[in-house]
Amino acid sequence: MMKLSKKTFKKDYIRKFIEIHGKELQEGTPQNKYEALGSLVKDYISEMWMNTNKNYNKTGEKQVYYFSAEFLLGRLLGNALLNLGIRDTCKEGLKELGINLEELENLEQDQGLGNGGLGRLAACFLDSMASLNIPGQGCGIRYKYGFFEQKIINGSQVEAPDNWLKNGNVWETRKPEKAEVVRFGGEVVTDVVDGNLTFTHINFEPVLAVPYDTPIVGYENEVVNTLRLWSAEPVSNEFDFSSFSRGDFLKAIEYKNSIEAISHVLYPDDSFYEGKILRLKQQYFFVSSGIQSIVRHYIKHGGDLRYFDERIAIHINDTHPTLAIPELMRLLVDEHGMNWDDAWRITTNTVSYTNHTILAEALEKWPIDMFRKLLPRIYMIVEEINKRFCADLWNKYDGQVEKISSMAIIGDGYVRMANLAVVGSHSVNGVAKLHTEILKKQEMKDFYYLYPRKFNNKTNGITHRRWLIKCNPGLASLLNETIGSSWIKHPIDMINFNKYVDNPGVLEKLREIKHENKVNLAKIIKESKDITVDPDSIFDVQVKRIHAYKRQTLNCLRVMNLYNELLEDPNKEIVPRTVIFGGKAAPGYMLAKNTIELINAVADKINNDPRVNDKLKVIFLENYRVSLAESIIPAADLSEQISTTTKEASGTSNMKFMMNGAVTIATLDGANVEIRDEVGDDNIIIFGMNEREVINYYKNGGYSSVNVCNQDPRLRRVTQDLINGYYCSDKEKFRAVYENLITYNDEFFVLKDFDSYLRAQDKVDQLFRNQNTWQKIAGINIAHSGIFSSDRTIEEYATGIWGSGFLYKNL
Ligand code: 4GP
Repeated sequence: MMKLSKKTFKKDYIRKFIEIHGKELQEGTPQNKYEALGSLVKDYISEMWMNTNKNYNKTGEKQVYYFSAEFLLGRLLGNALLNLGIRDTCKEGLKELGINLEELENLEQDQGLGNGGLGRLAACFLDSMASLNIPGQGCGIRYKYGFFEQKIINGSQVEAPDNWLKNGNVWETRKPEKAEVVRFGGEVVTDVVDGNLTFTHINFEPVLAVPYDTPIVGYENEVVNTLRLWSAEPVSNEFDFSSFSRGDFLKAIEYKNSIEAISHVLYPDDSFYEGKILRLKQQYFFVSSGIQSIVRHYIKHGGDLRYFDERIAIHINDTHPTLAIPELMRLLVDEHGMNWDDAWRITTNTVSYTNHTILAEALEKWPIDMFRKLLPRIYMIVEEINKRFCADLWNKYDGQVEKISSMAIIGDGYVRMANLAVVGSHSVNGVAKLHTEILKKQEMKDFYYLYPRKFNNKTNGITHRRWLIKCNPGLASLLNETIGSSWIKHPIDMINFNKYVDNPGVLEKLREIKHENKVNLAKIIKESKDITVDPDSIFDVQVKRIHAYKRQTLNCLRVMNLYNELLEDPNKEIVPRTVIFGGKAAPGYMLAKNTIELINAVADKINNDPRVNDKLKVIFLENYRVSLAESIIPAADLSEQISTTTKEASGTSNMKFMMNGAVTIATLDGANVEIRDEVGDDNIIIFGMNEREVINYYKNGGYSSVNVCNQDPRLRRVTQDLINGYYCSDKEKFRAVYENLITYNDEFFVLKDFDSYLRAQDKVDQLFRNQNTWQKIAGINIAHSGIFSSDRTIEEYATGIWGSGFLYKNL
């Protein structure tokens, strides 16, 4: 833990402020003050960062490189202060200087370089690797614009660019001396030199990849790991000058822009050709620069490529970084003269792959022509991998053409990235037990039979440092007061809190902490939406990306039904509810955008109807992001995890809510199953179809949503309300939602699970009336949440997949 006295901090801070702003502290704007603090904290980190790297180089301990197209870090200041153990000192020091630390923390732009669970998981993993002394680096893209900023205008989502770098970024360090060149397009010339085949890539377009390093601070252990994000630049700026003098500077600017576009924005729209090619470019761009820099660093520090896999682990987070496999092959074979078989053994031993979803839309594949044109040498390597793989398959499954062609890496005119990832890695893992079983038995069945030992499960986790200690200090203190502080380093010790769940004083304290967090969220709602909500109502929360399988529609239909019931029976006794939604819809996903419109229209009508307002309010919080989640999650009473069973690979907000004492209403999907197994049936509210039923329906072509609708008057009414002008004078407004449920037969079983969901919600109501019972359930959930810390997950990855983290570990 870093030692810092208040006096030293104040002196350092004032000096830093003057150094970077050249004026007195009193004259500074809040932004100036934030920058000075960030910059000072980075100074504090620098020495530890340098020492960590030195140690890694000295010991030669196995390094893990976590490749991910997304890192959803959120804000860094608060987290760094917490992990350095200097937050209180800084807070008091600043207070004496008349500065409020929280205000400065709130000025920081979120690093929103990801769109959901996968990106946030990567961020939690970085925090855990650093905190567990595991040499682990992140590798990704420094998108100039993060995932868009969501604005709700007249009830609809409007996307604005997320210009997160507009005020600079105190955390990153540009390292031009470590730049790499990535090559696109051109041709490959094959030759035979001394009896060996050689491949020369010519006429390519070179792009300079410049790394920006961000420190990842471990928890009170003086370890600082690195997140390296690559930014695309033209190889030479001189081009600009010469063209400038020739007068065709517009062309030069165009060229520069086309290069910079590669790292311009997270996930450009890929619904048309140009977008797709840009995305493929992005993937190769960061993978190639990352792998080149790893190999260069390894050799520079005396590494022998023959033992590369003993010293290096490369993890690919979903299929986006799969090109790491052919790229490593290219370097080993083309640039370092290794024979194919050795290179293949080393590559597959080095690379491991996580699958995050079984949704077909996310299983990436690239048209062959596009791939070959953009990456001619990489395409040849993929072809060779495929040829050898298919030859093995023919030996094994002679004559089973269908099986072999579905497993092939290249087929139907496409390069299939998931197949390449499975074939080219030594480990394939799912992210929750159920998901892994589905991969093994269904989605990747043939691969599982071929390589049973590759497949394994690593249930997701979340860092309890950000998602409890930082975002819910009241609850963290209560844990310290009751069970001591060992849980901070060993989150599994939270189980000791079970001893207190019958203690009325502790339960009352839990209630008070929750209430305080709810008051805080109510304030945010008032400020952002000018709506008053009652902190004594049930805060019933569903925050996540908007997607049909996550079934925000189910939640919305039950709110519409509750509204109808309250109007029909004004004396209906319910515990007042504040139903809170948040989440972004992908810009091209019309149904999801229509769902947002529906939620906002329903909210608008209900919130303005005085007949029900003391019982029901509906809030859609704009621009859901990490920092907002840190205020929402500690304030939730009820966690909505209501995806169609089998569709949510794991979910991670379910874990965050549980850890903060929310009670979960859930289908038995993803990690909800494991949460249920931990807390027991009495401490979670389960509803809906199970895995077997869902799979059976899918096998048999679904069910008749019209029939289900017709048999249930409540459903008939709410579905009609979508198209009869009840929520909007434009009757066609929610047509997409309606048609999805009725005309297109409700792919995600919203109507089928409706009745069961409503009964589960009644149970919530009953349980909440008895605050003692409710708080006891909350306490049990908190006690059992330690297992869902990403520290547990990362230990499993380190020991079970990477073979790393042994030398240093001093837990
Ligand atoms: C998400 C899954 O949908 C979610 O269930 C899981 O918890 C998370 O990954 C982390 O494993 N997938 C994505 C994606 O975010 O883009 O496929």
